[in-house]
Amino acid sequence: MRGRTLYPVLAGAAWVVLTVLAEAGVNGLVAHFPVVASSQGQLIDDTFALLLRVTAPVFTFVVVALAVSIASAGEARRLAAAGEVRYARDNRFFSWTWFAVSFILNAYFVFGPGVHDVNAIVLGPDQPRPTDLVVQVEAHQWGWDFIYPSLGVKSQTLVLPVHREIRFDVTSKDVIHSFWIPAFRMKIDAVPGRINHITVTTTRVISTRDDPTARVQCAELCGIGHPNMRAAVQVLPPDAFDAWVTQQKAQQGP
Ligand SMILES: [Cu+2]
Repeated sequence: MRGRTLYPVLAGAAWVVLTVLAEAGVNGLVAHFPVVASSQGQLIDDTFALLLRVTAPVFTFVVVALAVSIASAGEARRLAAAGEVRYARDNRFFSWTWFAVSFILNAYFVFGPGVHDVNAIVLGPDQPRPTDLVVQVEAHQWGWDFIYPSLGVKSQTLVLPVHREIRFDVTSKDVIHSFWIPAFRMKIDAVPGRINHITVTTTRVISTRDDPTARVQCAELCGIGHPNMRAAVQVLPPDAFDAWVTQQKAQQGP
């Protein structure tokens, strides 16, 4: 009898304590996310953090329920033997609370603003649209070429202006590769004979020299050179970017 009255209190207390610990863990994790340098990446990070925060109490609830089930197995057997077994599903308050909480959580994830915006990125138009700058990305075994059609420049380093919306037109000269810049949290396949589009808005000045996540990395196994299929990335203030373009033009000729 003592166990029967104590279990809900102990279980509730354990749930609260574990949830507080889990939320602290989530906060620690979020604080150590790698540097993010695009508005789309920030949205993805915020949504990921939100999902972690909301699912932490669900996870701890399941852990506590499992522990209670294991700990009360003996008592449940005794109740069953005495013909006094009671099921949670017969408890209307429990059933309706469970239904309401699940319904609200699911509705929030479908219609919640942050999650909804991420869907807009993922399901966004596959068609190219005007942006501040277009960069053609050509992947090959095992390297990258970046062509700036409006500027008449070609480079093996990806140099971009900050606070600009940039569209990448991505293709491959041989096998399937994947164009990935971890600091932008954006990735798209580079497929021969096809041009894939991805749009990124840069939000901070970064350089591969200062941060290893500021790099182009192939993310599709493409042969022996795949792990080293990288390119340096530099996001520059607009005037420094213009100076880089002028310098490249002088080097590459008309
Ligand atoms: Cu690869």
